[in-house]
Amino acid sequence: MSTPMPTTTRAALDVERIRADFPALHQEVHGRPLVYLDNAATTQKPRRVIDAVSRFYEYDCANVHRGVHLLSQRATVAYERARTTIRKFIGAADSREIVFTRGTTEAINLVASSFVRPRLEPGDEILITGMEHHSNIVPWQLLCAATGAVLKVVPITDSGEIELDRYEELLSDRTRFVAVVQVSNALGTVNPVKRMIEIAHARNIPVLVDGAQAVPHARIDVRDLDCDFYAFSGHKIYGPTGIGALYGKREHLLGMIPYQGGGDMILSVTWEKTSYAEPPHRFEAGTPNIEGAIGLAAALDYLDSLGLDAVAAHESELLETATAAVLAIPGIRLVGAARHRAGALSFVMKGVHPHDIGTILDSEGVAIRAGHHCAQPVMQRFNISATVRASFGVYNTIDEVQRLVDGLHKVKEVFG
Ligand code: C6P
Repeated sequence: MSTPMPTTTRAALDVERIRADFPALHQEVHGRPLVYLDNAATTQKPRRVIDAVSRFYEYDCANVHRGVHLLSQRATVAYERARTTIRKFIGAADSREIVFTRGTTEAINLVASSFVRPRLEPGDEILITGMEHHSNIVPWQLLCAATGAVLKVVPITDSGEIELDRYEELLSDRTRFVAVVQVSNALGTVNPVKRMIEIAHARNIPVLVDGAQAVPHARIDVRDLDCDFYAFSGHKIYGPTGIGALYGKREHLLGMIPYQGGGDMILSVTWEKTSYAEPPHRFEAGTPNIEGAIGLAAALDYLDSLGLDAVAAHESELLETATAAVLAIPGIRLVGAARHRAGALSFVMKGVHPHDIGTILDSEGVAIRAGHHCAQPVMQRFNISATVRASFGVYNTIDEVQRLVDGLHKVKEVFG
């Protein structure tokens, strides 16, 4: 039997009204009303975002920073206004500290190429943690292969927390950079990034925070964190795919070499010499994802209008309720039981492959992710190949948690 669950959440959010804003939620899959619990992979989009993108195409569609005509001016204003919205949303001081990227992956690669690479000598070290997404592993491995630098990894405990003592020990006089995930996509662990940044800064080591799974669930203030760089993706925070942002301290961005060459990132070009635009445009070569930036700003405005504290309270109640209910099912084991978790619940069921669980849940209308979650070293750490991950968004309900639990009971029936 499943654990009795409350029928409503405590938080001051009108979730039914919020659900009405998301057209994709109101459909059936395999004859059952959709329960979308794959928000860590990507979120559904509210009408406001869809409308903002459509409006751009219907009325303002033009290239930015290039045209004297009205449509181009309107597109430029909307694109640069989106930058300001992002600045405010993450608490940055200056819009010139916000670089539009394709997402978290590109933001990290940009920092690796333009900030870290020129600072590396053979034998220098880059420190990451044992719970990074591949996006915060592979760019550093590529960099180490190209420069002779060494990648060091902070181990994690059995409950999926960072070993903070080992972190301090691993910071050496050869450490040139730290890159750390704020919320693990595979475990849901919330890392003490503010403390980690303080510790690194005491040794003059700059820090990048991968905020892909953090921004949707909590108010982020990059100035309070004092991080040097902060990366996130639009599509995980109710915005479009193919757009994200890199925050970088102005003094760092000013000293960085371009990431890619092309239009819009230059001041002047002759056969002999090119001089580059100031940041952030220096890092935005080519026609950008204009509608993506506009859609992302609409998403952030939408989330702000709901109140991030209420959103966070609602989601943590969903996570707590789901954790208790799923753990009450015999044979289920949590992967990652950190004291502070956000967004996602990862687990395995004895004798059943996560992909089979995913398939049965799908037939019940419940969308979760089963796999390694692009965090294979995390799976290796726990000696498993995959987990089932249910991840929550602002529009999820306790009834949907119940549908997940019912689906898991069905899995148990099928597999005996
Ligand atoms: N995680 C997941 O299902 P992109 O693909 O660039 O938008 O985000 C990459 C990324 C970086 N860091 C973390 C912590 C992430 O979770 C992700 C994306 C998705 O968990 C897709 S693999």
